[in-house]
Amino acid sequence: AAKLSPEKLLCQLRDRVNVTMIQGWDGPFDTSEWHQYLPEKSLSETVGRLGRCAVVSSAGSLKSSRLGQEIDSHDAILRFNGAPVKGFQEDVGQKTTIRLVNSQLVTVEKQQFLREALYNTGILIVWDPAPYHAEINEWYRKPDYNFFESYKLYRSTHPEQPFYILNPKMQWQLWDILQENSLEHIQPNPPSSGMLGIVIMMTLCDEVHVYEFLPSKRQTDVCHYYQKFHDRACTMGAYHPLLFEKNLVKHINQGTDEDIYTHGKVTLPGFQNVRC
Ligand code: NCC
Repeated sequence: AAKLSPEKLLCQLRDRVNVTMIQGWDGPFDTSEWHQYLPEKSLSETVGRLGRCAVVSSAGSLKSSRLGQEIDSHDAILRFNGAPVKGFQEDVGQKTTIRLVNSQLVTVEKQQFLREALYNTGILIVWDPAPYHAEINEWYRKPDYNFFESYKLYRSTHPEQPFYILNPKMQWQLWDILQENSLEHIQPNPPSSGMLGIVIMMTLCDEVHVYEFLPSKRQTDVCHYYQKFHDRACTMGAYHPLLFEKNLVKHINQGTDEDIYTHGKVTLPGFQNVRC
């Protein structure tokens, strides 16, 4: 398993990872009931063409980073799960364009998800781990977390807020590329929200800056910038193949090592700007 050059790897990501949202014509969603719930416009129609984008990981190393202004200078900003901005603007900025949430949050933390104002800003995207290369029908019958009822409830109470379901095909297309470019066997679990969010933004934006996915000099065992909880697995991975994701992102980084060390910052091209 020889590693591809950064250029070839970018081409593989561009050509083999199909970033789409579930739409009304996708198998089990092709019902009049689902048509009431799924957004009419595609994600790219909703966001338009984006220039400079930021992906903000939830890592504890964002604490005291004072990266807020720099992050807010982007045209669009993606955040994850329950990561707050209120009270943390200095370090993580205050704008949210897209929030990518996992199906566990939407299901297990349903009450908070339906109630907390933090979810009402920007565009929501939910994803759920699917069986390896499963068809949409199989996944629909057996999602990892059955978030569909919660999704419908949220859509009914916030009909104006765009809320998409990520097509689960993407996770394993991306996982295959991670595996092919690693020397070791990777656990057969889908990539983290962080890695999925990075690739989503590469499809929508001209340029993507990722903050504290590759840890800076502020690297810490504190899991999140917004909690006191300690666990090394948050940065290195346990369920998700985080270490392999981070190696891959390091390999395609177009910024400097200095940027990683001081800002935890990686620079990636949008797929429109990748020549194969
Ligand atoms: O922690 P989580 O991730 O919400 O973080 C979002 C993304 O930020 C990157 N990250 C986070 C912490 C850290 N120290 N280093 C990092 O690089 C990762 O890329 C991560 O994906 C998830 O991926 O969805 C995850 O979600 C949580 C949890 O479900 C949600 O926060 C909702 O409460 C998972 N934690 C648990 O299940 C306990 C986590 O494993 C993965």
